[in-house]
Amino acid sequence: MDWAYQAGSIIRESFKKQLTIETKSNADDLVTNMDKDVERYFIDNIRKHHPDHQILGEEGSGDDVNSLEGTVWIIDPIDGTMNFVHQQTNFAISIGVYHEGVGKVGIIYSVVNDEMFHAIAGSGAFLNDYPLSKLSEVELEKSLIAINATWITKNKLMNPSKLIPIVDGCRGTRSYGSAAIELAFVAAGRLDAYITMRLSPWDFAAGKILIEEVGGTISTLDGTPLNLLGQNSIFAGSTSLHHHILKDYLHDSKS
Ligand code: 2AM
Ligand code: CA
Ligand code: CA
Ligand code: CA
Repeated sequence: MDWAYQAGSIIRESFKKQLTIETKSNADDLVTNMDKDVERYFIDNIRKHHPDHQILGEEGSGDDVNSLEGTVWIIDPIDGTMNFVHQQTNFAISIGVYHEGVGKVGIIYSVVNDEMFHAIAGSGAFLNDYPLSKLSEVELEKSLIAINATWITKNKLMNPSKLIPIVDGCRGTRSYGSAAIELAFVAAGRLDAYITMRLSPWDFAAGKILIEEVGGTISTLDGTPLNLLGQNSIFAGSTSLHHHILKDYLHDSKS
């Protein structure tokens, strides 16, 4: 958390300077010099203190991780780069630490709001100094669900017809543009569920630990466990709501 606070002040300082913005897989997939600098900052610190740990980072300065043996740090230096570039808010640093494939420490630091969501597996989850409660049961009609509007329009990854009844049935939808913040909000009870079609391990590694620590459930949209070494669809939420939506809305009606 000290490193995340330190990286947070480096990012805030950068608002005064000119950013270098490049694109990656497509014109909407952005990366800046700060994404790379912050990743390197964490990697340098981790290597110094834990030379035997593996590091999986979005911007590629970490290791070529292809197994979860030993201790693995999964890092997204800036989650919500588009928000960072366009809004200078609503982005987060996300760090998940796994040991032999089991989540141990999850940190999501929403930099501009100065909100530190953190959990040590088995010892509780916190927002700054405040303990987060176990997630309570909620019915779909009373739920607030995070989903990006693009998934409700025609898209390459999923037929939206399965999602429309969920959007119709819930109390309201939200979209924050940072998967880590959306997962942290589910853990904090600010959202009841989060649905998205494709995330990488660094987008959800910390959020998974936080959500499971407060008794929530996170899986793919098919209900299968997440693969921490590849891309996944993501469905996170309060456990009873997750089960209800999976059973009545997402599962193939024939099965
Ligand atoms: P990023 O900002 O770290 O890239 C935006 O809706 C959310 O989806 C962000 O959390 C963003 O993470 C993530 N995301 C995952 N893959 C992406 C991609 N190819 N392009 C843009 N955002 C992506
Ligand atoms: Ca990115
Ligand atoms: Ca991300
Ligand atoms: Ca990122």
